[in-house]
Amino acid sequence: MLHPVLYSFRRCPYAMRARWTLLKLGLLVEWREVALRSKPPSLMAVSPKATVPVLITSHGEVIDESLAIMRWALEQGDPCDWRGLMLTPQQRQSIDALIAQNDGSFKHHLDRFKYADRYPDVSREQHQEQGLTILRTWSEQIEAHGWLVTERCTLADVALWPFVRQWRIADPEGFDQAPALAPLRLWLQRFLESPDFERLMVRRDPWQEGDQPLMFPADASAMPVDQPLFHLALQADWRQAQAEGAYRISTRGMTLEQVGFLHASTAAQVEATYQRFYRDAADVLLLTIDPQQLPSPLRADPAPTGELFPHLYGPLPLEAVTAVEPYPHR
Ligand SMILES: N[C@@H](CCC(=O)N[C@@H](CS)C(=O)NCC(=O)O)C(=O)O
Repeated sequence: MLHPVLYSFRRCPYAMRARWTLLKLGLLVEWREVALRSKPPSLMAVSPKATVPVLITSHGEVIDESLAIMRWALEQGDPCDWRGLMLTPQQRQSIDALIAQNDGSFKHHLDRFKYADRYPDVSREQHQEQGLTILRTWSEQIEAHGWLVTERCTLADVALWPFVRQWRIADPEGFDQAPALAPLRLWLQRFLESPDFERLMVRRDPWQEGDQPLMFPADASAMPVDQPLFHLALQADWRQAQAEGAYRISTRGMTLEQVGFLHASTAAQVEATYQRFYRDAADVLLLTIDPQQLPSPLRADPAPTGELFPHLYGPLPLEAVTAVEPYPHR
């Protein structure tokens, strides 16, 4: 299969938010790290403005704005409703307004505060104060809701956090000590302390024409679609899926919305998964899944032990389940 290509730069906040989205939505792309001082001609050929990130889809469509890449990724699957389709119209407007404020005025003040030497004619202090005013309003919103817009993460949180991280890098003491920013600090920490942050920020040398393709995420891989996958389910959850039209349990006691993907096993992994998580449960079913009938992204990611497991980044449609039988087999 042809994978999309991503031109990226490790520390660029726009590229970070695009990569975070690809990472969290189960996508796998061919990763081309760019040195901004010597951009590859192939990048400039597809996108003359030559900013990163740029994504070239498997169909050859060029997407050269980070937000558009994020929205493209969300069209492949949106397991945790980042777009807010289940939220109110006002909350969706609030997502858009926050992103516009970040990309507009906040970024303006951030640049003039962080890179003051590049803007000798402006007052660093004034931009610091104006940036802090915005950060305080975001902090209040997080205090009120838990996340920026509601009690869970949305596209606004994903789009903003790399820029807030940059502000902190410019002034760690001011950021860490301001009492009004306490909720914002905890919010930022959720991203920075997530095990996925390390996967997001993996280093690689700049890509050159002719290099062996390397994927992002670097520790993930594609799953073959010609071999069945398996999922252990509790009978009650499977019954509920039939009533609802799709199965949305990630693993025992956890939903798709909580985890972001559904755990699955290859044939060789089923028994160990059963022993680890389902041994004491009554009425366990083994679902056989045809990977060719999965509409959402499927990717193999490493468990903490390093072993790769298949993960489905969306609900499991009933049609993709080709057999249901008790497990262990009687
Ligand atoms: N609006 C663009 C902005 C991207 C952007 O400005 N990226 C910077 C790096 S953080 C860049 O590529 N700058 C080009 C350069 O430095 O030559 C997006 O959202 O993708």
